[in-house]
Amino acid sequence: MKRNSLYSLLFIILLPHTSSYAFMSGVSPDKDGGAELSIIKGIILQGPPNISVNAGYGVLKNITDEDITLIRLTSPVFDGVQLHDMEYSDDGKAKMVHITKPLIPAGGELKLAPGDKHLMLINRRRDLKVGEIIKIMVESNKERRYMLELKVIDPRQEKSHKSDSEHHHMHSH
Ligand SMILES: [Cu+2]
Repeated sequence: MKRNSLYSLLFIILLPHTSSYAFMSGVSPDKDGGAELSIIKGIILQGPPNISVNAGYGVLKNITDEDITLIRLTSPVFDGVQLHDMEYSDDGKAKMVHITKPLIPAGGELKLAPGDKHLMLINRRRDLKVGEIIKIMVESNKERRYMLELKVIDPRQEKSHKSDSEHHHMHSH
């Protein structure tokens, strides 16, 4: 008896970690796109506490033989999630452009990087801890849902992301 309750306790503790799709439990299986679309090296820059917007980068990878067009991006940690591109004018000024229906080509990738396309995470609802995983749910025009996982990093500790502070200054949300 004692052993049984110990096992069930273990089960409860382990359950949230056993499947990365636990979050998608309310999604019917035919709408859960699983690993068809994923983000490789997904990161979110922690950024200054007084700025409620964060940028996310990584490589969106589509392993299916059909294009995936995203029509909705959400996260439990942010009021809004958008995919932005950068537009540079002749005088060197940068402007961010909202891509409402980003497309990840069949068997291909969409690269998100500083100074280029990126995820714009708007109105952070709580503080982010360095190292934690933030979930972003995306939905395709074919009603398939995918969960992306991005790790929070401190850009000051990553020398390879020098341009990020510039990005924050340019931000106009
Ligand atoms: Cu942006």
